[in-house]
Amino acid sequence: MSEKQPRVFPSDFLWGSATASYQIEGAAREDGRTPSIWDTFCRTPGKVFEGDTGDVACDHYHRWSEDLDLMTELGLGAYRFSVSWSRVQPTGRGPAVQRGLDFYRSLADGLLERNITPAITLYHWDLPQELEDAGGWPERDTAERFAEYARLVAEALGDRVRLWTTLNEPFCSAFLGYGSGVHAPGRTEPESVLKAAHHLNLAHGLGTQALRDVLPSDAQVGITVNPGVVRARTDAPGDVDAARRIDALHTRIFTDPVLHGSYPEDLKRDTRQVSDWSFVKEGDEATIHQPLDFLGLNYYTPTVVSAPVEGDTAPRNDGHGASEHSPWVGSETVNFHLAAGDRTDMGWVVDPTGLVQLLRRFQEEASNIPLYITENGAAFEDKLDAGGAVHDAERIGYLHGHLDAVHQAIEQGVDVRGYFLWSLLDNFEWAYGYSKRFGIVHVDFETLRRTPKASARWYAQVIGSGQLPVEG
Ligand code: IFM
Repeated sequence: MSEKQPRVFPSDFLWGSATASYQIEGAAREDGRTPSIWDTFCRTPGKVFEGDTGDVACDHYHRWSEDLDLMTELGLGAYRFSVSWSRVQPTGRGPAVQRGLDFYRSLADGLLERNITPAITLYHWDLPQELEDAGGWPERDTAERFAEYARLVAEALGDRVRLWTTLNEPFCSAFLGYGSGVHAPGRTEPESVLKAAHHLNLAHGLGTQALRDVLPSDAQVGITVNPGVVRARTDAPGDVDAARRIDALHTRIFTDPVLHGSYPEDLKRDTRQVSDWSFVKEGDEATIHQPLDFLGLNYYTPTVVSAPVEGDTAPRNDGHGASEHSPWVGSETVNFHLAAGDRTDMGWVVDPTGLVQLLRRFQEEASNIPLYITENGAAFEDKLDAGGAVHDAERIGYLHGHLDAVHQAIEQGVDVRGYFLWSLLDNFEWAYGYSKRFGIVHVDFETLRRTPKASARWYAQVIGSGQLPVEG
C-alpha cells in the first residue's frame, strides 16, 4: 500500500477506550466499599506523588451518566472498565454487596442503551485490603478468593456483558507490587514476586473456570497482559541473554502457562537462587492453561537492555518507577537503556514498531486466538488554553503512529479485533498521582469538569470513518 493512502480498518473492528475503577471512580467510602491496597498505599507517606489519592479521582461513580454521553459523542463502539473488588465484595470473601453490583449493572445498561459494548476487567490492581492483610497475592488462597469474586460478578452481569477479562497486567501486580514496591502494597520481597505471579496466573485459571460455569456460551473470556517488547542493545551474547532474561520475567512467566500450560525452564533456572518454585502444585499449570476466546495486549513502549557490568549494583531505571529494590528477580543487574526518539511525559520513547512486533509475536504464540489491543496511549503535559481548549497534537501523533502499526499488523495477517485507547479521561496515574495526563478528555481535578481534547475529536473522526487519515 502506498504511504499516501488512508488505512481502512475492517468494518467490524471494535473501536474502544479504557479506564480502571480506582483511577476514575472516587466514592472511596460509599455504599459499603472498603479500602483496597491502593487506598492504603496512597496514605503511606512518600509512596504517591504529593500524597494524591483515589478518594475522588474523576468522581465517575457519580458522573457516570455524563461520561457515557461523552462516549456517545466520540462514537465509541466499546468501553473497557474494571470492577472494584472492594465495592462488590468488601472483605474479599463472602456474599456480594448489592449496591456495588447495582452500580456496574447501571453502567452496563447505560452502555448498551447507547450501543456501546461493555468490556469488563475483573481485576485492575485494587485488591481488598483484608486480603492483603491475610498475605495478599503471595498467598495461594487469594487465587481462590478471586474465583469466588469472579463468579459473583458474572452472576450479576453475565446477562448483559459479553466481553470478560480476568486480570489486567499481572506483571505490575506481582513485580511492582511485591518486588520494586513502587505499586501497592509496596512490598520488596523477591520470592513473593514469583509466588504472586503464580497465584495471579492461578487466579486467572480458576476465575476463567468460574466464569465459564456461570456465563452464557457466547460470552468471550480472556486476559490482558502487558508483554515487554524487549530488545538487546547489541547482538553480543551477553546482551541477547539479558533480553532473554527480562522477556522471561516480564512476559513468559504469564503467557507461557496461560497459553502453553507450563512455566519456562530458563525462568526457573534464572531464579533458582531465590526460589525452588515449590509453590507450584501438581495440576496448577493445567488449571492456568484454560481455553481463551481472546488475548488482550497492552503496549506503550519497547525496552532496551544490555548485559550486567561486573561490580555494578546501582539501581536500574527500567521505566517502571524509581526504587532501590529491583523487581527483576534473579536478573537484578541487567542494564536498562533509554532508546533514542521522542518521549511522552512518562519518559517512554514513542516507537510504534514495537506494537507491530508484539502483535506478530502473539499471532504466532496464541495461534488462532483473536487479539485486542486493550490499552495504548500516551501522557503529555496538556494545558487548557485561554479559550478552554486542549491542542494535544503530540497525542494525536502518538495515536496515529500506533493505529498505523495496528493496521500494518492486520495487513500482515494478524487477527486484531479491536483497539481500546488508554484513556478516556485524565485520571489517577498510580504512584504519579494526578501529575500525568493520559486522557483524550481533559479533567480539571478542582472542578471535575470534562473537556474533550483535540485528540478526542480526532479519534471520533477515525471511528466515524473507520479509517486512519493519511496525516495525523
Ligand atoms: O494507567 C495505567 C493503567 O492502569 C495500566 N496500564 C498502563 C497505564 C499507563 O501507565
